[in-house]
Amino acid sequence: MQVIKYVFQPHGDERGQLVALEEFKDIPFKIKRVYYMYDTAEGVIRGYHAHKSLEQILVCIHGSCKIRLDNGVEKKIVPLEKPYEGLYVANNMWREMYDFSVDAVLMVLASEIYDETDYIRNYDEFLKFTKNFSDTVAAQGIIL
Ligand code: T46
Repeated sequence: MQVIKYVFQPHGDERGQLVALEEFKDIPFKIKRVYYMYDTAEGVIRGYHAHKSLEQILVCIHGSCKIRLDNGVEKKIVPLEKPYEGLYVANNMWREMYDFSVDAVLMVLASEIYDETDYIRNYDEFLKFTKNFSDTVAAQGIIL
């Protein structure tokens, strides 16, 4: 399983750093939604689901956290600890976010608006669903 991590261009000068993200330039899809999580309690694991069609880029813009990705065949853990790095999470990919530092802010750029019917929240259902796509998932992969 390959994992795609984007390294964005920081525009730094003596005042500090600035990262700009534009759809179809820095982000490979139209950005329809942005959300972020912060104040995550110690020991909490979020996620535990996959999406049927949603694609996302996860950026830990402050602090750090870890993402566990699972395509139904393989699992990979990706640490996010740099505000200029983005993790691409394809559809049909089970995700868990954990090990949040107390100051972590995890921002997510999403290809679709919020739609609860796009979620697969049961792992066995995910395995059944993704079995039909396993060739595609393995082929599309992620590069790390
Ligand atoms: C994902 C991971 C990385 C909304 O009302 N609108 C939204 O756009 C989102 C994302 C959530 N919500 C509500 C639904 C729940 O009542 O916020 C609450 C927490 O959402 P959820 O339990 O789904 O959060 P996570 O951290 O488990 O998952 C989220 C995203 O939902 C999911 O798409 O891939 O972050």
